[in-house]
Amino acid sequence: MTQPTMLGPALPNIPWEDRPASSSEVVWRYSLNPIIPGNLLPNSNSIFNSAVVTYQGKYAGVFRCDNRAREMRIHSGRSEDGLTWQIEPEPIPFVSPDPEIAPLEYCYDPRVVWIEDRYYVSWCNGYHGPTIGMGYTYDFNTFYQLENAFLPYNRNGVLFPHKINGNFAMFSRPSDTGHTPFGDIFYSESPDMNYWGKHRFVMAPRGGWQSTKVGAGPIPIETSEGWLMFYHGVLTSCNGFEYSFGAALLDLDKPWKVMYRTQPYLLAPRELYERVGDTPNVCFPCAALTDPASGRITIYYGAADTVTSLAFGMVDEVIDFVKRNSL
Ligand code: BMA
Repeated sequence: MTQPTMLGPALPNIPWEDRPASSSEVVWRYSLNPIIPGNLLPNSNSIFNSAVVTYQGKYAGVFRCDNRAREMRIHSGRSEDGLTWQIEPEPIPFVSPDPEIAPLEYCYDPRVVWIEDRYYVSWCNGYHGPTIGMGYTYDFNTFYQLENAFLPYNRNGVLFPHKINGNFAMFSRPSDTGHTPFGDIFYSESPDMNYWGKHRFVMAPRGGWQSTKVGAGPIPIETSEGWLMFYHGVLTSCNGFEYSFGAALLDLDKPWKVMYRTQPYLLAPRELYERVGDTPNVCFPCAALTDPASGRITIYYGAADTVTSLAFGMVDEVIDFVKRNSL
């Protein structure tokens, strides 16, 4: 059998640490987690659920920084190595096309992706309730706002890295105004990043760690076996929600068709920094870097709504695990 491969450019300097000899985990944690403390900025309470990409041979990203008034904001940041980050002390001042949508009541859980000629940013945007905010940048200095993709209430807008069937494509998770006790992943297409339609159901909660709601995580990864989507799942315990993550393989041409999906999680709250924080028991992935040449995948996830952490996996092992342990 040929080994599964990822598409895209090689990334020889991907942040990486080999699996410890004592571990047999398919996805393992960085030994120096967390990589970003909540108080990195003079005014930050917590920095988590954030998105990173390669930028000019180095790294850049958009970070969820909740400030000490506990306002949810997104900031840009840069890094030489993907591990040590310089994050702008002020939130991104988006250039807006329309004063009606310019006030950003709150912004959280950003994702970033390079598509064709620029980096697009999506986030959960406060506009009469949570919806999917959109924008783009060429240089991580100037950011332009686009129209919100959907009506409220929606969260976890995650773009695909290229057009599908001639259209831009995005996952989202329709929700409510609060701490939504339900949630399915849907897929939508747009000819212009402005008007979204052709909505398709992707997946619903299915028991155990993913019994309450599910939401797409990092930008989906194109592989020879289909789209590899890491996604978070939520379980409702006596003490509230617990966020873990698993993965699914989706059809390349019809990404709303789920071929395989993990029954066990890949990573769930276990370490102190995942179990203790502003929201205990949360592992929430929002970005992944990939090196197709070596098969390495590096996942950035928020821990306990307080700090940012890293986990690692090999594409062939992750895909094998998803297939062997599918619902
Ligand atoms: C979700 C979002 C995430 C957060 C999670 C756990 O609804 O608000 O930003 O990590 O809850 O609190």
